Amino acid sequence: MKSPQHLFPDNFWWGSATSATQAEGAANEGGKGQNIWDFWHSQEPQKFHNQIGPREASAFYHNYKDDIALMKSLGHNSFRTSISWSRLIPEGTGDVNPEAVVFYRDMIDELKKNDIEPIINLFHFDLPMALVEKGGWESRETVKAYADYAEKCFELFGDQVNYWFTQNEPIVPVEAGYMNVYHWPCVVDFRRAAQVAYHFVLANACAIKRYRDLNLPGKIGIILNLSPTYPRSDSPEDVQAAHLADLFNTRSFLDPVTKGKYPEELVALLKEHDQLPVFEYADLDIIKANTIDVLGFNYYQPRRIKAKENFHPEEAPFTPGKFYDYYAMPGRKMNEHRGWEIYEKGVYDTLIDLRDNYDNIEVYISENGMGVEGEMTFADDSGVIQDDYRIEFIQDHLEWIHKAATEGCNVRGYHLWTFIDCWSWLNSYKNRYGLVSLDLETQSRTIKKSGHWFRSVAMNNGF
Ligand code: BGP
Repeated sequence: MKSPQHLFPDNFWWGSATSATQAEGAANEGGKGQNIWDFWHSQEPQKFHNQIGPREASAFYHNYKDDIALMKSLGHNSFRTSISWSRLIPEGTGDVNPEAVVFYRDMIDELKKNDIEPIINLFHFDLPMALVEKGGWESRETVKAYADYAEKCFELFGDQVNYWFTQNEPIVPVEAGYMNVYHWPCVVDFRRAAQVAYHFVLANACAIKRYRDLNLPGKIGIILNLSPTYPRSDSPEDVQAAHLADLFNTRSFLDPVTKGKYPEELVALLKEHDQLPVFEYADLDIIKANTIDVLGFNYYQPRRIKAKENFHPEEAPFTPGKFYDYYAMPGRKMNEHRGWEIYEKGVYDTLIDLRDNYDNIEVYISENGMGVEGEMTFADDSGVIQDDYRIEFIQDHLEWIHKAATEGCNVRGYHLWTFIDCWSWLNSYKNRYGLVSLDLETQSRTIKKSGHWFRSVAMNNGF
Protein backbone atom coordinates (compact mmCIF):
# COMPACT_ATOMS: atom_id res chain seq x y z
CA MET A 1 0.00 0.00 0.00
CA LYS A 2 1.22 3.54 -0.79
CA SER A 3 2.29 5.31 2.37
CA PRO A 4 0.28 8.46 3.13
CA GLN A 5 1.59 11.79 1.94
CA HIS A 6 0.83 13.23 5.36
CA LEU A 7 2.11 10.63 7.79
CA PHE A 8 1.68 11.53 11.47
CA PRO A 9 4.03 10.68 14.36
CA ASP A 10 3.91 7.16 15.82
CA ASN A 11 1.21 6.57 18.44
CA PHE A 12 -0.65 9.66 17.32
CA TRP A 13 -4.06 9.88 18.98
CA TRP A 14 -6.96 9.63 16.58
CA GLY A 15 -10.37 10.03 18.10
CA SER A 16 -13.01 12.41 19.27
CA ALA A 17 -14.20 14.31 22.30
CA THR A 18 -17.41 14.84 24.16
CA SER A 19 -18.52 15.73 27.66
CA ALA A 20 -20.76 14.11 30.24
CA THR A 21 -23.57 16.66 30.13
CA GLN A 22 -23.58 16.73 26.34
CA ALA A 23 -23.56 12.99 25.74
CA GLU A 24 -24.85 10.98 28.69
CA GLY A 25 -28.51 11.98 28.89
CA ALA A 26 -30.16 10.24 31.86
CA ALA A 27 -29.84 13.54 33.70
CA ASN A 28 -32.34 12.51 36.34
CA GLU A 29 -31.47 8.83 36.50
CA GLY A 30 -28.90 6.77 38.34
CA GLY A 31 -28.84 9.00 41.40
CA LYS A 32 -27.45 12.04 39.57
CA GLY A 33 -27.79 15.43 41.25
CA GLN A 34 -28.70 18.63 39.42
CA ASN A 35 -26.08 20.74 37.73
CA ILE A 36 -26.46 24.28 36.39
CA TRP A 37 -27.74 23.05 33.02
CA ASP A 38 -30.41 20.78 34.49
CA PHE A 39 -31.49 23.62 36.72
CA TRP A 40 -31.45 26.38 34.12
CA HIS A 41 -33.37 24.28 31.60
CA SER A 42 -36.00 23.49 34.24
CA GLN A 43 -36.40 27.24 34.86
CA GLU A 44 -36.16 28.71 31.37
CA PRO A 45 -36.52 26.01 28.69
CA GLN A 46 -37.31 28.70 26.09
CA LYS A 47 -33.67 29.81 26.22
CA PHE A 48 -32.63 26.48 24.66
CA HIS A 49 -32.98 25.75 20.95
CA ASN A 50 -36.29 23.89 20.47
CA GLN A 51 -36.49 23.84 24.27
CA ILE A 52 -34.39 20.67 24.37
CA GLY A 53 -32.42 20.19 27.57
CA PRO A 54 -29.55 17.94 28.62
CA ARG A 55 -31.89 15.15 29.72
CA GLU A 56 -32.28 14.32 26.04
CA ALA A 57 -28.56 14.16 25.22
CA SER A 58 -27.38 11.32 23.03
CA ALA A 59 -27.95 8.62 25.67
CA PHE A 60 -24.34 7.53 26.14
CA TYR A 61 -25.24 6.58 29.72
CA HIS A 62 -27.35 3.71 28.40
CA ASN A 63 -25.72 3.10 25.01
CA TYR A 64 -22.04 3.31 25.88
CA LYS A 65 -21.25 -0.27 24.94
CA ASP A 66 -22.66 0.02 21.43
CA ASP A 67 -21.27 3.53 21.04
CA ILE A 68 -17.78 2.38 22.00
CA ALA A 69 -18.02 -0.48 19.49
CA LEU A 70 -18.96 2.10 16.85
CA MET A 71 -16.02 4.27 17.90
CA LYS A 72 -13.75 1.31 17.48
CA SER A 73 -15.11 0.69 13.99
CA LEU A 74 -14.26 4.31 13.12
CA GLY A 75 -10.61 3.79 13.97
CA HIS A 76 -10.51 5.52 17.36
CA ASN A 77 -7.45 4.75 19.45
CA SER A 78 -8.42 7.36 22.06
CA PHE A 79 -11.54 9.13 23.28
CA ARG A 80 -12.15 12.00 25.67
CA THR A 81 -15.16 12.46 27.84
CA SER A 82 -15.72 13.91 31.28
CA ILE A 83 -16.98 12.68 34.58
CA SER A 84 -20.15 14.44 35.64
CA TRP A 85 -19.39 15.92 39.04
CA SER A 86 -23.09 15.99 39.93
CA ARG A 87 -23.49 12.35 38.93
CA LEU A 88 -20.55 11.23 41.04
CA ILE A 89 -21.15 13.51 44.03
CA PRO A 90 -24.75 14.70 43.74
CA GLU A 91 -24.41 17.44 46.35
CA GLY A 92 -21.03 18.59 45.03
CA THR A 93 -19.37 17.58 48.31
CA GLY A 94 -19.79 14.58 50.55
CA ASP A 95 -21.33 11.26 49.60
CA VAL A 96 -20.31 9.46 46.44
CA ASN A 97 -23.09 7.95 44.33
CA PRO A 98 -22.28 4.23 43.95
CA GLU A 99 -24.27 3.90 40.69
CA ALA A 100 -22.03 6.53 39.13
CA VAL A 101 -18.91 4.64 40.20
CA VAL A 102 -20.23 1.49 38.51
CA PHE A 103 -21.10 3.42 35.34
CA TYR A 104 -17.76 5.21 34.99
CA ARG A 105 -15.69 2.13 35.85
CA ASP A 106 -17.61 0.03 33.31
CA MET A 107 -17.47 2.69 30.64
CA ILE A 108 -13.72 3.22 31.03
CA ASP A 109 -13.20 -0.53 31.09
CA GLU A 110 -15.14 -0.90 27.87
CA LEU A 111 -12.88 1.67 26.19
CA LYS A 112 -9.81 -0.22 27.34
CA LYS A 113 -11.17 -3.56 26.16
CA ASN A 114 -11.44 -1.94 22.73
CA ASP A 115 -7.88 -0.55 22.88
CA ILE A 116 -9.19 2.98 23.09
CA GLU A 117 -7.17 5.19 25.44
CA PRO A 118 -9.59 6.81 27.89
CA ILE A 119 -8.86 10.50 28.36
CA ILE A 120 -10.83 11.75 31.30
CA ASN A 121 -11.69 15.34 32.04
CA LEU A 122 -13.07 16.46 35.40
CA PHE A 123 -14.93 19.67 34.71
CA HIS A 124 -16.74 20.61 31.54
CA PHE A 125 -18.99 23.58 32.38
CA ASP A 126 -21.25 21.51 34.68
CA LEU A 127 -21.12 22.80 38.24
CA PRO A 128 -23.36 20.96 40.71
CA MET A 129 -26.28 23.20 41.63
CA ALA A 130 -25.75 22.64 45.35
CA LEU A 131 -22.43 24.50 45.04
CA VAL A 132 -23.95 27.37 43.08
CA GLU A 133 -26.14 27.99 46.08
CA LYS A 134 -22.95 28.47 48.12
CA GLY A 135 -21.43 31.01 45.73
CA GLY A 136 -20.30 28.77 42.86
CA TRP A 137 -16.85 29.43 41.42
CA GLU A 138 -16.72 32.83 43.12
CA SER A 139 -16.24 31.02 46.41
CA ARG A 140 -13.05 29.39 47.69
CA GLU A 141 -15.30 26.66 49.07
CA THR A 142 -15.89 25.52 45.50
CA VAL A 143 -12.14 25.31 44.89
CA LYS A 144 -11.84 23.06 47.94
CA ALA A 145 -14.90 20.99 46.92
CA TYR A 146 -13.45 20.61 43.42
CA ALA A 147 -10.05 19.45 44.71
CA ASP A 148 -11.82 16.87 46.91
CA TYR A 149 -13.90 15.73 43.94
CA ALA A 150 -10.76 15.47 41.79
CA GLU A 151 -8.97 13.42 44.42
CA LYS A 152 -11.99 11.12 44.70
CA CYS A 153 -11.86 10.55 40.93
CA PHE A 154 -8.13 9.75 41.07
CA GLU A 155 -8.76 7.26 43.87
CA LEU A 156 -11.74 5.62 42.18
CA PHE A 157 -10.48 5.49 38.59
CA GLY A 158 -6.73 6.20 38.84
CA ASP A 159 -5.91 2.54 38.18
CA GLN A 160 -7.78 2.73 34.86
CA VAL A 161 -6.88 6.17 33.50
CA ASN A 162 -3.47 7.34 32.31
CA TYR A 163 -4.47 10.76 31.03
CA TRP A 164 -6.40 13.19 33.18
CA PHE A 165 -7.53 16.70 32.41
CA THR A 166 -8.65 19.02 35.16
CA GLN A 167 -10.95 21.33 33.20
CA ASN A 168 -12.20 22.05 29.70
CA GLU A 169 -12.01 25.67 28.48
CA PRO A 170 -12.31 27.33 31.90
CA ILE A 171 -12.42 30.77 30.28
CA VAL A 172 -15.79 29.90 28.76
CA PRO A 173 -17.80 29.81 32.01
CA VAL A 174 -15.97 33.01 32.97
CA GLU A 175 -16.92 34.85 29.79
CA ALA A 176 -20.28 33.24 29.23
CA GLY A 177 -21.46 33.21 32.85
CA TYR A 178 -19.89 36.37 34.35
CA MET A 179 -19.37 38.69 31.39
CA ASN A 180 -22.37 37.58 29.30
CA VAL A 181 -25.62 35.71 29.78
CA TYR A 182 -24.89 32.41 28.02
CA HIS A 183 -24.08 30.28 31.08
CA TRP A 184 -25.69 30.29 34.49
CA PRO A 185 -25.53 32.48 36.65
CA CYS A 186 -25.77 35.05 33.79
CA VAL A 187 -23.96 37.85 35.61
CA VAL A 188 -22.16 40.72 33.89
CA ASP A 189 -19.44 41.94 36.22
CA PHE A 190 -15.75 41.84 35.36
CA ARG A 191 -14.47 41.77 38.93
CA ARG A 192 -16.57 38.69 39.68
CA ALA A 193 -15.41 37.19 36.37
CA ALA A 194 -11.78 37.73 37.38
CA GLN A 195 -12.44 36.02 40.72
CA VAL A 196 -13.93 33.00 38.97
CA ALA A 197 -11.04 32.87 36.48
CA TYR A 198 -8.54 32.97 39.31
CA HIS A 199 -10.34 30.21 41.18
CA PHE A 200 -10.21 27.99 38.08
CA VAL A 201 -6.45 28.45 37.87
CA LEU A 202 -6.05 27.74 41.57
CA ALA A 203 -8.39 24.73 41.37
CA ASN A 204 -6.36 23.33 38.46
CA ALA A 205 -3.17 23.55 40.54
CA CYS A 206 -4.85 22.04 43.62
CA ALA A 207 -6.13 19.07 41.58
CA ILE A 208 -2.66 18.52 40.09
CA LYS A 209 -1.18 18.60 43.59
CA ARG A 210 -3.69 16.00 44.83
CA TYR A 211 -2.90 13.84 41.81
CA ARG A 212 0.85 13.98 42.32
CA ASP A 213 0.49 13.32 46.05
CA LEU A 214 -1.12 9.99 45.17
CA ASN A 215 1.92 8.98 43.11
CA LEU A 216 -0.10 7.65 40.22
CA PRO A 217 1.81 6.83 37.05
CA GLY A 218 -0.23 8.87 34.53
CA LYS A 219 -0.15 12.41 33.21
CA ILE A 220 -2.36 15.35 34.01
CA GLY A 221 -3.16 18.54 32.14
CA ILE A 222 -5.80 21.09 31.26
CA ILE A 223 -7.76 21.76 28.07
CA LEU A 224 -7.76 25.35 26.82
CA ASN A 225 -9.45 26.95 23.85
CA LEU A 226 -6.60 28.85 22.26
CA SER A 227 -7.05 31.29 19.43
CA PRO A 228 -4.06 32.96 17.84
CA THR A 229 -4.52 36.72 18.05
CA TYR A 230 -3.95 38.64 14.83
CA PRO A 231 -3.83 42.46 14.64
CA ARG A 232 -5.73 44.10 11.77
CA SER A 233 -2.53 45.76 10.57
CA ASP A 234 1.04 46.28 11.71
CA SER A 235 0.28 49.77 13.00
CA PRO A 236 1.53 50.13 16.59
CA GLU A 237 -2.07 50.75 17.78
CA ASP A 238 -3.45 47.56 16.24
CA VAL A 239 -0.45 45.53 17.41
CA GLN A 240 -0.77 46.83 20.97
CA ALA A 241 -4.53 46.13 20.99
CA ALA A 242 -3.87 42.53 19.83
CA HIS A 243 -1.18 42.15 22.47
CA LEU A 244 -3.65 43.14 25.21
CA ALA A 245 -6.41 40.91 23.83
CA ASP A 246 -3.98 38.00 23.90
CA LEU A 247 -2.99 38.84 27.46
CA PHE A 248 -6.60 38.80 28.68
CA ASN A 249 -7.90 35.91 26.62
CA THR A 250 -5.01 33.49 26.22
CA ARG A 251 -2.15 34.20 28.57
CA SER A 252 -4.44 34.70 31.58
CA PHE A 253 -4.79 30.90 31.65
CA LEU A 254 -1.97 29.54 29.51
CA ASP A 255 0.83 31.21 31.46
CA PRO A 256 -0.13 30.22 35.01
CA VAL A 257 -0.90 26.60 34.06
CA THR A 258 2.33 26.09 32.09
CA LYS A 259 4.80 28.52 33.68
CA GLY A 260 3.25 28.64 37.16
CA LYS A 261 2.96 32.40 37.04
CA TYR A 262 0.63 35.10 35.69
CA PRO A 263 2.08 37.59 33.19
CA GLU A 264 3.28 40.59 35.23
CA GLU A 265 1.78 42.98 32.73
CA LEU A 266 -1.68 41.48 33.26
CA VAL A 267 -1.38 41.71 37.04
CA ALA A 268 -0.21 45.34 36.80
CA LEU A 269 -3.09 46.25 34.49
CA LEU A 270 -5.71 44.68 36.76
CA LYS A 271 -4.17 46.38 39.76
CA GLU A 272 -4.19 49.74 38.01
CA HIS A 273 -7.90 49.34 37.30
CA ASP A 274 -8.68 47.91 40.71
CA GLN A 275 -9.83 44.57 39.30
CA LEU A 276 -7.48 42.11 40.97
CA PRO A 277 -9.25 39.08 42.41
CA VAL A 278 -8.99 38.26 46.10
CA PHE A 279 -6.14 35.80 46.65
CA GLU A 280 -3.85 34.44 49.34
CA TYR A 281 -0.08 34.55 48.93
CA ALA A 282 0.18 30.81 49.65
CA ASP A 283 -1.98 30.15 46.56
CA LEU A 284 0.80 31.52 44.38
CA ASP A 285 3.17 28.81 45.62
CA ILE A 286 0.60 26.13 44.82
CA ILE A 287 0.15 27.55 41.30
CA LYS A 288 3.91 27.76 40.86
CA ALA A 289 4.59 24.19 42.00
CA ASN A 290 1.78 22.45 40.12
CA THR A 291 1.97 23.07 36.41
CA ILE A 292 0.60 20.70 33.78
CA ASP A 293 2.31 17.74 32.07
CA VAL A 294 0.25 17.94 28.92
CA LEU A 295 -1.98 20.50 27.23
CA GLY A 296 -5.25 19.91 25.41
CA PHE A 297 -5.68 22.55 22.73
CA ASN A 298 -9.19 23.18 21.40
CA TYR A 299 -9.08 25.08 18.15
CA TYR A 300 -12.07 26.56 16.37
CA GLN A 301 -11.34 30.11 15.27
CA PRO A 302 -8.76 32.89 15.23
CA ARG A 303 -9.06 36.14 17.22
CA ARG A 304 -8.78 39.25 15.05
CA ILE A 305 -8.27 42.54 16.79
CA LYS A 306 -8.05 46.22 15.94
CA ALA A 307 -7.29 49.30 18.01
CA LYS A 308 -10.25 50.68 19.93
CA GLU A 309 -12.71 52.46 17.67
CA ASN A 310 -15.94 52.13 19.59
CA PHE A 311 -16.22 54.68 22.35
CA HIS A 312 -15.76 53.28 25.86
CA PRO A 313 -16.61 55.98 28.42
CA GLU A 314 -14.19 56.28 31.33
CA GLU A 315 -17.01 55.88 33.86
CA ALA A 316 -18.40 52.70 32.23
CA PRO A 317 -17.85 49.45 34.17
CA PHE A 318 -14.47 47.86 33.51
CA THR A 319 -14.18 45.26 30.76
CA PRO A 320 -11.15 44.14 28.72
CA GLY A 321 -13.10 45.45 25.71
CA LYS A 322 -11.93 48.86 26.91
CA PHE A 323 -8.58 48.17 25.25
CA TYR A 324 -9.49 46.66 21.89
CA ASP A 325 -12.23 45.92 19.39
CA TYR A 326 -12.86 42.71 17.51
CA TYR A 327 -12.28 42.90 13.80
CA ALA A 328 -14.00 40.98 11.00
CA MET A 329 -11.41 40.41 8.29
CA PRO A 330 -12.86 41.18 4.84
CA GLY A 331 -13.15 38.05 2.72
CA ARG A 332 -12.80 35.71 5.69
CA LYS A 333 -14.08 32.15 5.37
CA MET A 334 -16.99 31.52 7.73
CA ASN A 335 -18.95 28.71 9.24
CA GLU A 336 -22.18 30.71 9.10
CA HIS A 337 -24.10 28.11 11.11
CA ARG A 338 -21.99 28.91 14.16
CA GLY A 339 -20.78 32.39 13.22
CA TRP A 340 -17.15 31.34 13.55
CA GLU A 341 -14.36 32.16 11.11
CA ILE A 342 -12.55 29.17 9.63
CA TYR A 343 -8.83 29.83 9.48
CA GLU A 344 -6.89 26.59 9.29
CA LYS A 345 -3.44 28.11 9.64
CA GLY A 346 -4.38 29.33 13.13
CA VAL A 347 -3.80 25.87 14.54
CA TYR A 348 -0.26 25.90 13.16
CA ASP A 349 0.52 29.39 14.43
CA THR A 350 -0.51 28.40 17.95
CA LEU A 351 1.47 25.15 17.84
CA ILE A 352 4.54 27.16 16.81
CA ASP A 353 3.89 29.59 19.68
CA LEU A 354 3.73 26.64 22.09
CA ARG A 355 6.96 25.24 20.63
CA ASP A 356 8.84 28.51 20.87
CA ASN A 357 7.41 30.19 23.96
CA TYR A 358 6.04 27.37 26.10
CA ASP A 359 8.92 24.94 26.19
CA ASN A 360 7.44 22.82 23.41
CA ILE A 361 5.00 21.33 25.89
CA GLU A 362 3.33 18.04 24.97
CA VAL A 363 0.05 19.01 23.33
CA TYR A 364 -2.78 17.37 21.46
CA ILE A 365 -5.62 18.89 19.52
CA SER A 366 -8.40 18.11 21.95
CA GLU A 367 -11.23 19.66 19.88
CA ASN A 368 -11.70 20.93 16.37
CA GLY A 369 -14.83 20.60 14.32
CA MET A 370 -17.64 22.09 12.33
CA GLY A 371 -21.23 22.41 13.50
CA VAL A 372 -23.78 22.51 10.68
CA GLU A 373 -27.49 23.19 10.90
CA GLY A 374 -30.00 21.17 8.86
CA GLU A 375 -27.53 18.45 7.92
CA MET A 376 -30.29 16.04 6.92
CA THR A 377 -30.59 17.97 3.65
CA PHE A 378 -27.19 16.46 2.78
CA ALA A 379 -28.39 12.87 3.30
CA ASP A 380 -28.32 10.49 0.34
CA ASP A 381 -31.15 8.01 -0.39
CA SER A 382 -29.88 5.62 2.25
CA GLY A 383 -29.81 8.36 4.89
CA VAL A 384 -26.02 8.78 4.96
CA ILE A 385 -25.03 12.43 5.32
CA GLN A 386 -22.62 13.41 2.55
CA ASP A 387 -20.65 15.89 4.61
CA ASP A 388 -17.83 16.65 2.21
CA TYR A 389 -17.55 20.09 3.84
CA ARG A 390 -16.55 18.40 7.13
CA ILE A 391 -13.97 16.18 5.43
CA GLU A 392 -12.47 19.25 3.80
CA PHE A 393 -12.51 21.12 7.12
CA ILE A 394 -10.70 18.32 8.97
CA GLN A 395 -8.22 17.64 6.20
CA ASP A 396 -7.31 21.32 5.83
CA HIS A 397 -6.59 21.55 9.56
CA LEU A 398 -4.68 18.27 9.58
CA GLU A 399 -2.38 19.56 6.86
CA TRP A 400 -1.30 22.43 9.12
CA ILE A 401 -0.98 20.15 12.15
CA HIS A 402 1.18 17.83 10.10
CA LYS A 403 3.39 20.72 9.02
CA ALA A 404 3.76 21.78 12.67
CA ALA A 405 4.75 18.22 13.62
CA THR A 406 7.38 18.10 10.88
CA GLU A 407 8.76 21.40 12.20
CA GLY A 408 9.33 19.99 15.65
CA CYS A 409 6.09 20.81 17.47
CA ASN A 410 5.33 18.27 20.16
CA VAL A 411 1.81 17.54 18.90
CA ARG A 412 0.53 14.07 19.76
CA GLY A 413 -3.01 13.73 18.56
CA TYR A 414 -6.17 15.00 16.94
CA HIS A 415 -9.65 14.72 18.39
CA LEU A 416 -12.68 15.84 16.50
CA TRP A 417 -15.61 17.50 18.21
CA THR A 418 -17.51 15.18 18.21
CA PHE A 419 -18.25 11.48 17.80
CA ILE A 420 -22.07 11.32 17.68
CA ASP A 421 -24.08 14.54 17.18
CA CYS A 422 -24.47 15.84 20.70
CA TRP A 423 -26.40 18.36 22.77
CA SER A 424 -24.88 21.79 23.07
CA TRP A 425 -25.11 24.61 25.59
CA LEU A 426 -28.20 26.69 24.62
CA ASN A 427 -27.94 25.55 20.99
CA SER A 428 -29.01 22.02 21.97
CA TYR A 429 -29.23 20.06 18.68
CA LYS A 430 -29.22 23.03 16.29
CA ASN A 431 -25.71 22.47 14.89
CA ARG A 432 -24.53 18.92 14.27
CA TYR A 433 -20.83 18.14 14.72
CA GLY A 434 -20.63 14.34 14.72
CA LEU A 435 -18.90 11.74 12.59
CA VAL A 436 -22.12 9.85 13.29
CA SER A 437 -25.59 11.36 12.94
CA LEU A 438 -28.20 10.97 15.60
CA ASP A 439 -31.91 10.60 14.98
CA LEU A 440 -33.29 12.25 18.07
CA GLU A 441 -36.66 10.47 17.89
CA THR A 442 -35.38 6.92 17.50
CA GLN A 443 -31.87 7.48 18.92
CA SER A 444 -30.55 5.56 15.91
CA ARG A 445 -27.00 6.27 14.81
CA THR A 446 -25.78 6.45 11.19
CA ILE A 447 -22.17 6.91 10.18
CA LYS A 448 -21.69 9.99 8.02
CA LYS A 449 -19.39 10.08 4.99
CA SER A 450 -16.85 11.88 7.21
CA GLY A 451 -16.94 8.97 9.66
CA HIS A 452 -15.86 6.51 6.97
CA TRP A 453 -13.19 8.93 5.78
CA PHE A 454 -11.94 9.52 9.35
CA ARG A 455 -11.57 5.77 9.80
CA SER A 456 -9.23 5.50 6.83
CA VAL A 457 -7.13 8.43 8.07
CA ALA A 458 -6.85 6.91 11.54
CA MET A 459 -6.02 3.44 10.21
CA ASN A 460 -3.32 4.83 7.90
CA ASN A 461 -2.04 7.29 10.51
CA GLY A 462 -2.40 9.96 7.87
CA PHE A 463 -3.77 10.67 4.42
C1 BGP B 1 -16.33 23.91 22.82
C2 BGP B 1 -16.83 23.11 23.99
C3 BGP B 1 -17.71 21.97 23.64
C4 BGP B 1 -18.57 22.13 22.41
C5 BGP B 1 -17.87 22.89 21.29
C6 BGP B 1 -18.76 23.33 20.15
O1 BGP B 1 -16.12 25.22 23.20
O2 BGP B 1 -15.76 22.60 24.74
O3 BGP B 1 -18.42 21.63 24.79
O4 BGP B 1 -19.83 22.50 22.71
O5 BGP B 1 -17.21 24.03 21.77
O6 BGP B 1 -19.42 24.53 20.45
P1 BGP B 1 -20.98 24.71 20.43
O7 BGP B 1 -21.56 23.47 21.00
O8 BGP B 1 -21.24 25.88 21.29
O9 BGP B 1 -21.35 24.94 19.02
